Amino acid sequence: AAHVLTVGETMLLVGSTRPEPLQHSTRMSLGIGGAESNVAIGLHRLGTAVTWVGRVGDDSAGDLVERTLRGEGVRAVCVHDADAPTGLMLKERRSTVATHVWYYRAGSAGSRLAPGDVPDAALRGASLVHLTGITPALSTSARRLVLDLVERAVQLGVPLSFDLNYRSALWTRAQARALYAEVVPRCDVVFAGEDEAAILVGPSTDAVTSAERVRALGARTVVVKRGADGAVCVGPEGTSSRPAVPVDVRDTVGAGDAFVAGYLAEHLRGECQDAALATATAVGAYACTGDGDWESLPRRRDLALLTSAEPVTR
Ligand code: KDG
Repeated sequence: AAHVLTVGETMLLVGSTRPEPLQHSTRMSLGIGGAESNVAIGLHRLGTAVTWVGRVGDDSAGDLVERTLRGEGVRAVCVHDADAPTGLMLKERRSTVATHVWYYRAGSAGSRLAPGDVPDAALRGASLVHLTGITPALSTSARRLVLDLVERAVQLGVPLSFDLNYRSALWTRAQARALYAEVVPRCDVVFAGEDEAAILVGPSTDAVTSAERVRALGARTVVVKRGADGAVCVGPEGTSSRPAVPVDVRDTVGAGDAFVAGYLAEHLRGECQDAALATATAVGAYACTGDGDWESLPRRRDLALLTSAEPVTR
């Protein structure tokens, strides 16, 4: 059976419980969030075994990260770093139409990820390694870890999946572009938003063209995520596109990660790219229906409910 290995920073997530500016909130919810662990939870809910490797502080927030991931069935390999705290992310629902994410992660334990954190043994058992463009933006050692893992995965013949996931708070577009250019050509599957693809290949007139241009760099399959406009995929099977599944949106943060989990779960079962896109858009839609980054992600039995006409099933 497939086993995915992923590495990244997972933070304590403090989120609004109501749409109102933070300075007027009296209650916030406590949880965890991180792009790679969101994908890990999504994969596990869809039946794919997954290991997440990360660093957290030797603090209660770190215990929450570890306990939550384990509770979600993710194999969490967690270094507790006594010299740095678990990172923090505040998700402020400023109004019913606008959410702002504040990061408190500079110098965090997660940013101290380093090449030795993922041993060859962990890599050897994996059917696929999933990385994002967030990790190499965290620090020099985290960047080295990503490049080193890419190198070793290629050597061991383990396919790579990479989500560009640009974070402007962490680095410049020029820095991101240089890293993407090193990683993307080695990948089996690349995920990008339209603006992220533009960082790498410049602006394109449409999503299929931008996927083709990213693919021309050497990736086997490129999936461009277009939010409410759906997604396109260009790979060995040709070009596929799929509209988004319409839902009442609560919060879109985490939807991209959910989409990736949906795509990879099908890809690893040997499904065709159309089927992978169908599940990806459904799982992405589910992520938009709840406040947390990952809590609303579906199990397989939930997938059909999204488009079911019955609001209550018994
Ligand atoms: O993709 C959702 C992420 O934005 C969130 O979970 C936190 O990893 C995160 C980041 O760096 O934004």
